[in-house]
Amino acid sequence: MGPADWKRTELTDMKSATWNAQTLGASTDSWTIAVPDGDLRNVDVDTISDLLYDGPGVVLMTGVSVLSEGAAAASLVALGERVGTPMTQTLAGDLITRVEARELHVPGTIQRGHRSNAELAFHCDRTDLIALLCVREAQQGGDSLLVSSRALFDVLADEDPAALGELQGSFPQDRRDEEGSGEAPWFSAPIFWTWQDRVYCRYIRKFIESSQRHEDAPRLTPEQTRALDVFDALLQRPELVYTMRLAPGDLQIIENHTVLHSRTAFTDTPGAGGRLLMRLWLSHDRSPELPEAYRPIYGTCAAGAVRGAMSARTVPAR
Ligand SMILES: O=C(O)CCC(=O)C(=O)O
Ligand SMILES: [Fe+2]
Repeated sequence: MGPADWKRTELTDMKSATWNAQTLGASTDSWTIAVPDGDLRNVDVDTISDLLYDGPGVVLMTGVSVLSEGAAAASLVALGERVGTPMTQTLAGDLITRVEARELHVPGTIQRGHRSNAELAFHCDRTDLIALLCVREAQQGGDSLLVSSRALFDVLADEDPAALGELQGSFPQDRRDEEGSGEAPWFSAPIFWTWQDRVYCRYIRKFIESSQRHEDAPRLTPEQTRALDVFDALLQRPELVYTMRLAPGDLQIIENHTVLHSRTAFTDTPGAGGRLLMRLWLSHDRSPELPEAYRPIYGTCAAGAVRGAMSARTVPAR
């Protein structure tokens, strides 16, 4: 089997993540690649980059061999090295993070979401591309939700331009005690921005709210809080949110500046291996320029830079 056997058809009207749930759902074939022989070495990486940067901003590969966790992790990193630059996700330099329920979820406490079985609200990671390879699925739940930032922007422009204007302004964001010495524990940056006629978005509401624990951070205004509520209400609209369940052997790659993602809560089968995704973060030379305001967490905002993850401060690239 070769590239010609892929399920992918031509992209039509999904340029630059302009899709909503219906258009993405109606043309699943156009962003799904059946991986020949389950071997990621058979995947053409230019097709993946085109889908991520000129298409819907999301690509799904199916049938990836995950029989051996070690081999699956190695083949994921190897694909990442062909697509872009794998980035370290921990101070220890790990390239792969296991997303699984390792800790009991304690409501109201600060926990890393990827270690629990709790629902994750819509958010962005700290990287250019996110690759999630499903090794095992949950007994119940654990759906993946996707939304296009362009679709959110367009609906807001239509329905609530005042809220959109607020969201293009500066919001204080918590650095969650990850700042270097001498750096501020918060920074201010916009939620929406445009670059070369495209719309980009970075949103993690809980970090905006927890910025308020720092006395010198600007207070959120009533207009800003209203705009955040309007934005969150859009993230509940079924016509905007595409929902899917990753099955074992499914590999999803998301362009993190144009597509927001979330996950529903899940239950694992008692006694069996629980839901497990392997997460890889990548930089890519086609990534967009980011607002300078994001330098504290991305390290560099230039288009196509190697950045994000834990690279900004401490960990040298491999
Ligand atoms: O569990 C999932 O489906 C997604 C997890 C996630 O968003 C993350 O690890 O950043
Ligand atoms: Fe995430």
